[in-house]
Amino acid sequence: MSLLKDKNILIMGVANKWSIAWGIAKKFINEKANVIFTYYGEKSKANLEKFLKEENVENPLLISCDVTNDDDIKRAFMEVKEKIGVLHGVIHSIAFANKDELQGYYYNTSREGYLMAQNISAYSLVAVSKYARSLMTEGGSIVTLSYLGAERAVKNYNVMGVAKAALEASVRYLAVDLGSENITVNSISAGPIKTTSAKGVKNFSKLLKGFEDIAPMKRLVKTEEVANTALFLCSELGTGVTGENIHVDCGYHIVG
Ligand code: 0WD
Repeated sequence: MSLLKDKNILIMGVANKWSIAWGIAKKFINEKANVIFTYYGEKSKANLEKFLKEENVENPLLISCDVTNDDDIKRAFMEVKEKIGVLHGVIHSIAFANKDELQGYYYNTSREGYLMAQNISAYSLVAVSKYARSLMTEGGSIVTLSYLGAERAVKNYNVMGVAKAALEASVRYLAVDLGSENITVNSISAGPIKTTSAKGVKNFSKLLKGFEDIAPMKRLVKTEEVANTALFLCSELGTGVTGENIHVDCGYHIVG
């Protein structure tokens, strides 16, 4: 069964092969989605070209997009509209904070660092949703990635935890705005996965170890498991779910 046949899905946030967005992309390609990508920077573009070739995806649509720039977002969605027309899903897998603010005391967060984390990691979902909805004329699903640091004070996660709290609140407000248009908006709160972004959090390896010890399932979550939940949300199986934050973390949040 191909769960995403005839669905046009935009994936934002593939940087390299460890990116959660790439795990989701592979799953979606396998489920016969027509996957479109935005990328940030030439290195990410080159990686995407290489990976898609390996997956035998012909003539993929790759569009550059810096989510801190409204004109760039608008241009990217214009291009999606011109080349594809209708969108059925968006995966927002984007976050950034200064490495030196992902450690130590949260009270040392600079105004600039705080605003940047909010801008890239939380506001971007709002801006993206505005343009995505105009192309989701057949209904759709918007999915973003969050982390437990939104709900709890996780050591060193600091400014990113506050940005994720704003992201999760945005999911609820956007779900209300877009529900009557048959567009669902949800977040997946993933357990820690070794990626480039995650390695920016001080003592991330220690966090991974503690996670395995405490999580009910006594292991780390796999990127593929996060991708499976994204698949559920973007397919016909998830149509009644909106405004939700689904933990895909081997149960860590119930005990950790
Ligand atoms: O443990 C983890 N890895 C978890 C990640 C646990 C729970 C949640 N998440 C979240 C992250 O916070 C993020 O929202 O998952 C999402 C994806 O993160 P990832 O896959 O862990 O990290 P990565 O592969 O680095 O992808 C994030 C990407 C950027 O990568 P780089 O490495 O270049 O910073 O976000 C993109 C970029 O591709 N990005 C931007 N895209 C557009 N405009 C921008 C920007 N201004 N800045 C960063």
